[in-house]
Amino acid sequence: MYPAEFPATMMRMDPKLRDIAAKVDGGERLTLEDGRALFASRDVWTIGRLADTVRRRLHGDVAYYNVNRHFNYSNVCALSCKFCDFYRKKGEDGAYEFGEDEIRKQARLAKEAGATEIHIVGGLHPWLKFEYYTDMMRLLHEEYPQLHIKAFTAVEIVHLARIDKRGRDIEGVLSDLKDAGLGSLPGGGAEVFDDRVHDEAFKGKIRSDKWIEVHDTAHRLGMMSNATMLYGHIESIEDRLNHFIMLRDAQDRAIDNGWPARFQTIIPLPFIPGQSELKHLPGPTGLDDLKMLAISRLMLDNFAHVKAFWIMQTLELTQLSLQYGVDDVDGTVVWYDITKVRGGTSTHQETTVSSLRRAIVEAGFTPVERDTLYRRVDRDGPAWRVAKQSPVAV
Ligand code: V47
Repeated sequence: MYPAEFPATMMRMDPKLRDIAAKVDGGERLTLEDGRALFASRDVWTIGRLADTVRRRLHGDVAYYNVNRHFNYSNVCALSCKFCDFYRKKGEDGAYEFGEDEIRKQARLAKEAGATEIHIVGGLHPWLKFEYYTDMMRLLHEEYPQLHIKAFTAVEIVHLARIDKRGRDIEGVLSDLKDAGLGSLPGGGAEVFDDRVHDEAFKGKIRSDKWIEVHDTAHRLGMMSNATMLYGHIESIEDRLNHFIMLRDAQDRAIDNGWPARFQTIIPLPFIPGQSELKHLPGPTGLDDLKMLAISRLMLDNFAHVKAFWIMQTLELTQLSLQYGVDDVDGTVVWYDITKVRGGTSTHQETTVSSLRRAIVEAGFTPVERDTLYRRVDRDGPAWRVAKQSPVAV
């Protein structure tokens, strides 16, 4: 017999998490201090249980996935962010920009694969004209109107306002892109909302106030968006918590003002050192990944979804994260240039619908295919439509 001093029926919880558990039960908002206690605790099991409670309240046993394709129209970038393994300077080996034929080809492949969404981001190209971006939207939208275009980080939007000869502001740029076919904004470019980290790791990029301004403007114009946080490099826990609070405040603003759109999803992105200037750093551990995903679920009480981007989290950890607050897995992806296959240079990073569904089922959840706006999708091979009776899953 094993000794009985730790009975399984009386499993212990870090006592510092008790008040937080009571708040979660009462549906109360967690404070900055609560966030500090969560990060300080080694009791990842309880943190996971708490996040799972919130997740099940919102989504029951459903776990979403989507059939998508990412493409990066150019890796040429005026900036040189230290964490980035993607950018090249114009003329440098490996630098590229897509012309019309390549853009058309990417969209055709997406359509043939039955993708519901195409996710497009790129570097801050010093010479491409504003029309390049609106023409790209128009071409894709006119040829493939069913395909939702989720494109351009807030950083690119500000860049477009700077290069536009007609002096458009952020609202003008977003309106033009929306008129040309842009459906929503991805969550990239947020990194970590802190000036010290900004100046050290991504100087030259927009600061947090601008990033938030772009998303506020998109929400006012009726475009949904996402938010990310790049963690596990040189930021502190306090920086992560401030980032959460700033996102939560921005979401409150969208809701309180009755704007027609808001943030849908938080996507915590673990730093992948690759060949970046910060490659000497180890990147976050698996435990940190799970805690980040779970604490995102707990702190961002006004966000409907927490997404695991398996390209960065790995599919194995993504599967586990479904029990740690995650309700959404992105996606079939296919090609992804920003971070490479671990330990290598390949950008072919594809998974199949059957392996996504298998991972979800094995973790004890019901897989549901969604479109970009979290409406359920009915599918017949590559053909699909939004399911009848498909309220947006909040
Ligand atoms: O903005 C860059 C990050 C982001 C590295 O909105 C890195 O649905 C880790 O935003 N290690 C782009 N991350 C990806 C992104 C995204 C991905 C999936 C879904 C959605 C969505 C958005 O990737 C960049 C930057 O923050 N990034 N370099 C790196 N070495």
